Amino acid sequence: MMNLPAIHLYHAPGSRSGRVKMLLDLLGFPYEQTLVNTQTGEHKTKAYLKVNPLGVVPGLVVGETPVIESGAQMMFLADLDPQMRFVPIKGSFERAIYYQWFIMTPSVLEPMTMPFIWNPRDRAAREEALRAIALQTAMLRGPYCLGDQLCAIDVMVHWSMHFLASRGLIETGSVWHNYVVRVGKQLDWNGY
Ligand SMILES: N[C@@H](CCC(=O)N[C@@H](CS)C(=O)NCC(=O)O)C(=O)O
Repeated sequence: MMNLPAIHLYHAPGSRSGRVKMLLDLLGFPYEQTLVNTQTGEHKTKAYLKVNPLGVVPGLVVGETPVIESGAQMMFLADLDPQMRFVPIKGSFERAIYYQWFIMTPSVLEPMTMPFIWNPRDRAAREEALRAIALQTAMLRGPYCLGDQLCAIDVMVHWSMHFLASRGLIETGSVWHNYVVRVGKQLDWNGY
């Protein structure tokens, strides 16, 4: 194993930090973990705000450097893999699409679904969440986000779609239902 920096994940089970943890486990990297209890507000303490000034999980400290935003954390971690198992080749068109998914998912698509998560009975919120799903359908190259190979972005997108499916937003037999089932055979979210 190459010389990896010290990696410290701040994790709240059931939250978006699970996808960073899942990727770390897929990569097989050693890391330290601190559980953050968001129910008691541990993510808003002065000490934790040094790890993530936004007061959200995941937090990740690499060496001495705190890195925020799960997308940035995951892209960085996937790049540390000497075999580059979960990243398209640098400079390839797939790499461009990979960046596209990593920026779009947490900054555009997830915010479009959050009002539905908070208020599932709100029709407008539901419509907006369905619009986010339709946008993702247009981006999907299937069977995985980038085509034939599972890569780091699938860990993020699967987390998100798996969550929406659990809220009844993904129709059985739809493209995303099939994706959730297919990728779910490789990523078991139990315990994350
Ligand atoms: N875009 C951020 C979102 C992080 C985020 O909103 N995390 C949620 C948990 S899934 C959180 O910590 N919420 C607590 C709060 O907002 O007080 C990322 O992907 O890292």
